[in-house]
Amino acid sequence: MSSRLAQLEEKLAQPLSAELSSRRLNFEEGVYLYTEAPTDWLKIQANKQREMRHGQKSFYNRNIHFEPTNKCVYACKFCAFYRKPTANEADGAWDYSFENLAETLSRYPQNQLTEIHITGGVHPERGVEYGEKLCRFIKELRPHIHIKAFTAVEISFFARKSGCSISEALARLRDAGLGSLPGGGAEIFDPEIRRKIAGAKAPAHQWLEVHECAHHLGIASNATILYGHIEQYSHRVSHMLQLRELQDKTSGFNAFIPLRYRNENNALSGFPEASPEEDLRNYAISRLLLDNIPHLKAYWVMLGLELAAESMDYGVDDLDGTVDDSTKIYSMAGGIEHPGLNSAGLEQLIRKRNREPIERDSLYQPILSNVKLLPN
Ligand code: V47
Ligand code: SF4
Repeated sequence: MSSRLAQLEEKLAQPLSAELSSRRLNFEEGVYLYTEAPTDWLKIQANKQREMRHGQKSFYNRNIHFEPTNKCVYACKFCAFYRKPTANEADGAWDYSFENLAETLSRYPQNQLTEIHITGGVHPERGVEYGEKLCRFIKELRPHIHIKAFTAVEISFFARKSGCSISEALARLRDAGLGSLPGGGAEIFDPEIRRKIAGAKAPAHQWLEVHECAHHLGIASNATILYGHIEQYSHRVSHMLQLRELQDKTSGFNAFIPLRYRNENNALSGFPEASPEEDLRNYAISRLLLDNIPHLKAYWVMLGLELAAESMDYGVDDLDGTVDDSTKIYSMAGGIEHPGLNSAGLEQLIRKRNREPIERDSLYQPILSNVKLLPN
């Protein structure tokens, strides 16, 4: 055994694998794993935790993204996507109409998609009424599609704009057809770092409040972290522990999605990106710290296919979905230019890693192959 590993074991007081399955890691231990744990060791431990939960299964779904507008009242420093609300097409701004959305959906036969993921800029003129209309419009066209829409930042703006409580905003959206919340907008919870990279946008306690209210209303959600910019390991650990605490209360989070900061075309562009090894270590530590969130997702559009495949050995059990070239958030910041894979492509990627591909719905129920109506 290497002396580093022996030290780590000493620090955590017991043989580690037993320790990890019998009690949760605390803040100091989380930071210690980031600074001291050998990558191979993290890989083994995280893989064990993944296997205990999911056996050989790896999940994916059939989805598209829709980004209604990139006009935004905020100006997060890491964001390559936003434009000022006064910007026009020549400045790279867009603001899609419901007809544009209908046209997008019409490219997909009924039942080809199980989910539409909607996030975008925070438009100054839009409140809950807009969200309700959008959800109703989609449900009319595609009654069976699951709408995973609006980050906590968008929801808290909707509520303010419409002069209602967060709980009321969420209940109205749910009644209009909203199925779950995506994990975006979490960025990093530490107040000082958050203020530096995301300015005035919803502080951490508001992000957490939106998700807590959603869970109480029976709306499941995801959680993200934006890492690899100006934060320190301690900030990542504290972010995850705040999520773990909320999950202890509500059990409403389905998946945790670490998002590596991509550094093109934004106000932080001088910063180098995290290395692939750092990404893998981060997945493994997330799996170990977040013992109460069932799924760990590698968003392949952000990571690239090769690394997303490798992440399945570091605690990841979910690769998100087919996406079908429908998002610009990452391509504008340095991610894959035209992200799209059909389900056969995702299944092949998963099988190559000796895992069993499971097509899931948005709430992680398997979709049985005999009810898959179309081949995509
Ligand atoms: O909140 C923006 C991130 C998020 C950059 O819930 C960036 O299933 C890296 O939340 N580099 C929105 N990240 C996307 C999101 C998401 C994605 C996939 C699946 C799910 C889910 C949620 O994108 C933002 C922000 O953290 N982001 N710019 C950037 N330059
Ligand atoms: Fe606006 Fe979201 Fe970009 Fe921040 S990350 S500027 S809130 S679109």
